[in-house]
Amino acid sequence: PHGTAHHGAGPGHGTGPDHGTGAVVVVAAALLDRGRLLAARRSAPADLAGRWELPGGKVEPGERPEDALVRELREELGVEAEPGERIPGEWPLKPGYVLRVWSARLLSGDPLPLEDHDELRWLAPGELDAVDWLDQDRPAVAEAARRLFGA
Ligand code: 9L3
Ligand code: MG
Repeated sequence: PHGTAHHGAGPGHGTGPDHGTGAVVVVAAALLDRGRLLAARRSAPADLAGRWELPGGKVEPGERPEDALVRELREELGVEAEPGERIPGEWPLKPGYVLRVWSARLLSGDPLPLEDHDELRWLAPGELDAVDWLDQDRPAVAEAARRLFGA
C-alpha cells in the first residue's frame, strides 16, 4: 500500500523472488498466543504430509513478506495475526526456495486447519520436541524458541 518495493532491498524486503539469490522466499510464522507456539501438520504434498511446520507459504511477486505472512495465516488458519520481529536466519527448502520466519501474535480467531493442514497444536516451551517437525523447520523452530522463549 505504500508504493513500489525497491529491487535489491535485501533481506526482509523481498518482492517474491529474492533478488539477491534468485530464490523464492517462503515466509512462516512463529505464531504465539498465551506463551504457546502453534505447530501445524501438513496434509500435502505427499512427501511432506504428516510432518509439522510453522504455518506460512510463498511470498507473491510484489508482496511484502509481512503481508504474505498475514495473508497465509488468514487463508490457512482463518485467523488475524500481527507480525513481529524477523527471526534471524534463512533456511534452505527444496531447490530455489528459502524459508524465513517472523514471530507473530494472534489477534483474533481460533486457528482451524482450513488449507494444507489436518491438525494443529499449541506447544508450550517445554513441548517443542513433541511433534515431528519437517527437517527444514527444525532449525528455524530452535532459533525462534531461543529468541521468543529464551530456550
Ligand atoms: N515449507 C516448509 N516449511 C514451512 C512452510 C510454510 C513451507 N514452514 C515448504 C513446503 C513447500 C514450500 O515450502 O515445499 C511452499 O510452502 P507452501 O506454500 O506449500 O506452504
Ligand atoms: Mg502453506
